[in-house]
Formats: sequence, structure tokens, C-alpha cells
Amino acid sequence: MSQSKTTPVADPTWYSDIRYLFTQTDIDHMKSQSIDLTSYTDVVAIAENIYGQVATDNMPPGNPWSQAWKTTFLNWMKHDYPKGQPPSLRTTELLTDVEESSATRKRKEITTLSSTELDTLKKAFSGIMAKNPSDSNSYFVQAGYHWLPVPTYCEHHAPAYNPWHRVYLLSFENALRSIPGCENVTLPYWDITTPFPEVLKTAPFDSYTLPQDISEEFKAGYVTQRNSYPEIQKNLKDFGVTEDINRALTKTDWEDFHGFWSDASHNTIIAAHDSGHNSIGPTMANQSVAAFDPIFWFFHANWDRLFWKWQTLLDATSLNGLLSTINKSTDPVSYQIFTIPALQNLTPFTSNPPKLNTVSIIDSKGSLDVDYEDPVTFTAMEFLAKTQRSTAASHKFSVHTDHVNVRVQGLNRLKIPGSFNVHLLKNGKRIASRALFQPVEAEKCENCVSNAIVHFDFELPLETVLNGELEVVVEPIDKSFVGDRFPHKLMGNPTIDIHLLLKTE
Ligand SMILES: [Cu+2]
Repeated sequence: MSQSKTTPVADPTWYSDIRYLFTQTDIDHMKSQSIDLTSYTDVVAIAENIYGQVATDNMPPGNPWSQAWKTTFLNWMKHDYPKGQPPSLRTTELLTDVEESSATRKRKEITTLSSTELDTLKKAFSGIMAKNPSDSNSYFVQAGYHWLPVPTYCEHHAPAYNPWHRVYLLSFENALRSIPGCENVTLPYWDITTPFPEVLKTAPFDSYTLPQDISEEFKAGYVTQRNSYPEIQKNLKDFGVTEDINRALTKTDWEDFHGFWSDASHNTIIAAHDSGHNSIGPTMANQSVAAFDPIFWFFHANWDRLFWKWQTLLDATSLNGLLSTINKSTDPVSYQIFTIPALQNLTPFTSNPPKLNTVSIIDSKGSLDVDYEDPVTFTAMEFLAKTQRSTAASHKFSVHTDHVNVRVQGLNRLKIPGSFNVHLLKNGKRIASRALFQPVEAEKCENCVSNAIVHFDFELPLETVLNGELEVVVEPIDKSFVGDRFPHKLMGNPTIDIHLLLKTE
């Protein structure tokens, strides 16, 4: 993406114009002075200064901006630094992959595999499942990286969630490729907005039996379990998984796409992911063992596909592109995991194969040779004006009175043993549900402890919450402790916060 050097932009935005004005040389040059030109907040903070330097041709050294660029930048300042939308979406162009991908690890939707491809995939899965559990390419070792057996590694509800799972999938795919005759196999994905694929209800994809003990509770011989398939379908619908995915794909900022931390609404990608785990249950709903259910791999390939899709939409497939989507002032941790070398580790996959870190996984297609075919049912989405709870006062906004956000906040998840669901009831009847996927001993998980107090967002048409008595019920997946309602008193007495939603340009 390059900006016209001769025609100024009358209404420039950060996403469509401004971030492209800075070259790698400019970025490196200013970094030595602790100014980050990839960061929206940094550029806004010193915009007058930048303009002063470029207007007098002082900067960039030896490569002055054209008059058009100077005017574009000035127009952006005059309009109060609008963030705007990504270039591909600005004219509500329909979103489709135009170019044919050259990546050799082309991951396809599971239902589109030919019978030969399916046979190879079965051979690869059966092959790694049959390997000795001491073999690093065995299904046992690969699945075990997620949680049990100890040591536990996975990242959830934290900025490294998407990067960690991307490298994890690659490690698993490489294990599949270790089986003779399967050297070119790729891991397909399940588009979770479509019915549970028939083939994944059959061996070797339907279950796995532990070859040895992984804990007191999960011993050799444990067979992974799923809810009934009609139940799974109903759960996915009740949890609004499709809506959360669609909402995520309309978010322009990294923390909003993921949701959950930095006060971001918890109703996008990680919400959909958690709902998916709890919907499929019981093995998938239990973080200790989730990755042993073979559906885990097809399920997670889909989240990685959506992450890549979002990156492509946002032109965030390079380090600078990705950094330009992170709000450095409200979400410093996300910024740091890509910019501070000591925080770039994705344990155990940085010092061990595939030896990648948060930065080297960003360009999935360019660096990892991984790309995704769009699903069969792919419907091009328009990047619509977003509804949100809050915005900067410098933005123009309108109040969206037909939708409301009900937030359940201040819930201490460490008090609840394992994954749980949060239901919103009206006159005793369930109207919306959310999920949280976590370890049984969340207090022993560093990520969980660092964000123990959580919130849940229910974005609903206003009429669904009017004229009735509302109630929040927290349902633990494991009901052996307190039954099917976890007492509010024991989880920090969460409170309710209701916002009308607003729309910005
Ligand atoms: Cu997961």
C-alpha cells in the first residue's frame, strides 16, 4: 500500500492513509529517540512536531515529503486524527481473497477434502496416535503442551493467545508430517458456523484414549468425551458464536478483535472461542484435557484462520502493520510482547522446534508458508460502522438506541473451579449466554491470576431487556461443588452496568 505523492487526501485516516506515510527507515530512525511511528497514540501525541519537521523538509533526512503528503497529514490533524477503517474496507468493498495463494501449507475446510486427502489425514492422525508417548511427534506429547501433563504452557485471555496457538498448530502439523506418506499433509479447519462435520464424528477423529496417566484424575484409559451432536449445535447457537465472530471481524483494533482485557468488550474472538470449548464439552470444556479431543485441532485451525483473515483485512500481516492496530496507551502489554525481545517467547516453541516467537509468526503466509482457503459458505462481509460502548470524545458519534450492552463485571474467576457459563435470564428464561474456558486450578495459572477479575458483555436489542425481571446466573461446568448455580457471594459479588451503544464514523 502506498500513498499518492501528488494528490492530497481530503479526509485521511490512520488506517487508510497516515500509517503508510512512514517508511521503515523513518521508523528505525525515530525509534532511537523513543518515538514510535507505528503507534497511533505516539503519532497523535507528537503530530504538531512531526508536521513542523516535515513541512520544513527537515524530516525525513534526505527524503522530504511531497506537498501532497504534507497536506494529507495536516488534514488529518485538522479533523482530530480520525482512526478510520482499513484501506480495503473504506469503500465498503466486498472482502474476498483475490490473488491465488502460493503457500504450500494450504489449509482447507474439512468438508472440501478429496477422499485421497482425507485418507492421508486419517493415516497421519492414526500414525501419531500410535506413536510411543515418549516420542515428541506423538499425539500424546503434542496434545499435552496445552495443559496436562505438567508443565503447562498455553496462553488464553492474554495478548499472546493468537500467536501461541498459531505456532502450536504448526508444531502439530509438523508432527502429522512425520508419518511416512504424509509429508505434505495440512491440517484442515472446521468452520464453526456450520454443522459439526460428519467425518469428525468417525475414527480416528472422534476420540482419543490416554495411553498413560496425566494426573490423579485423568488416568491411562481415559477416553475423550463430547456432548451429543444435537446438543453441541444448540449450544453454539445459544452462545451466539457466529455473532461474536462476525462482530470480531468488524473491529479495527487488536484488543477489540480479541476482546477481554484492557476493558475491551468481551464479546468477540476469545468469547467465541470459549463458547466453542464449553459448547462441545466435557473434554473440550476442561482446559486440563481439551487438546486430547481430536476436534481441538480442527477447531483451533479455524481460530487461526480467522486471526489471519482479520490481519489481512487490517493490512496487519507485518510487524509494523500489526503494531499499527495496537493501542499502546491502553494496551501496553500487547505492544510489549511484539517489541521487547524477552517477552517475545512462545514457550516451549521458541527454544524448541519450530523455533518461532511472537514476531516470526505474524506473517503466516510469508514466513510459515501457511494460508487458508475460504470456507464454502463464506459470505463477504461489509465493514460496517461499529457499535461500541465508549469512544474518545474527539470522535463524532451517534447513539444507537435500538441496542444495549449489559455488562456483568467484577467477577473473580479464580473462585470458580474450572470453566463456567454466565447466563442472562429474563423472567426466569435464558435470553443470552457467555462462557469462560479456564483451568480447574485457575489460581495456579499465571495468566489467570494476572487477569482474575473479568467481565462479560451481552450486546442485545433493547426490547429484549425491557419490561421484565433480569437475572444473572453463573453455571459451573463441574456441578459437583455447588450445583448448577455458583453463589455470587463466592465470586466477588459481580455488578451490572448497562450502556446504550454508540456508533462512530
Ligand atoms: Cu482453545
